[in-house]
Amino acid sequence: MSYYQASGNYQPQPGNYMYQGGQHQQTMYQYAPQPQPQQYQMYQQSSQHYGSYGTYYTNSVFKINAWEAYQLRQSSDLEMIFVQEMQKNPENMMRNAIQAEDLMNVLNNTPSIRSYFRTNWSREMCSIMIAMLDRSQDGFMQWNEFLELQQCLVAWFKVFCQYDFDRSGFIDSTELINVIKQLFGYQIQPDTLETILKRYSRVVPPHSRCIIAFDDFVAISVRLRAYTDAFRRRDSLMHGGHETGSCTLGYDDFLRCVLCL
Ligand SMILES: [Ca+2]
Repeated sequence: MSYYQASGNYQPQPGNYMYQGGQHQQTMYQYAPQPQPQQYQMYQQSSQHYGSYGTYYTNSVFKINAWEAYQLRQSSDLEMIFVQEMQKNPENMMRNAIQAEDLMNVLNNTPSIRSYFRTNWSREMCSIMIAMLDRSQDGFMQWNEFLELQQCLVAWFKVFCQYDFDRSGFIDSTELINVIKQLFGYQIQPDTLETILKRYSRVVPPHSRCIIAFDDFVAISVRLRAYTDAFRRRDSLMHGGHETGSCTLGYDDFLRCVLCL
């Protein structure tokens, strides 16, 4: 299961499709030109319980042109990178989508993308990123999901670089907390932030600096968004469309939430 259960009866089907306005439409190998916020954003409105992270996506992520950041000549060049990777595997062709290894190959071995992030992406990170945006809930990454991921990555990298003053590939923990709370707008308590830092940072000299690498920054960004959306949806479902900041989770439901990311 995915965190991004689209509203309506959106079931994965073989063949070519794109998701548009709540309806599932068959198309002839047609790419959605650019993700539109209203197609994807379930939680654009800020909430007294969950903060205003949806606003960040609307204002920043959806305005990014990833192909420009990668210095490709035109937007279709990014599509070609996706299609060429997809064509290597007939199983992918049947679904118009790629898998974690393919995403890893694209991110690590496409020179323009590699030189932009200068990051070596693991298969695990690629699986997490596919799960975050798997709106078709098929475990594969379609072009529209791929495009949105590229926009997220570029947006997050721009933020990361703002704080990575010496271009070391790391940012300080205090900056991470500022980004999570102020820029992204999550409403998270200090104890929770402490837990995040323990899990994702490393301590280095001098003066026991606590720093975070870009791929860990992406892992935090992905999980915060996906888990918050998942919890929020359950809260809302349980309370008749009204958010309370709490909800009851069954054991299996909890496992499905955490194990798919
Ligand atoms: Ca998918």
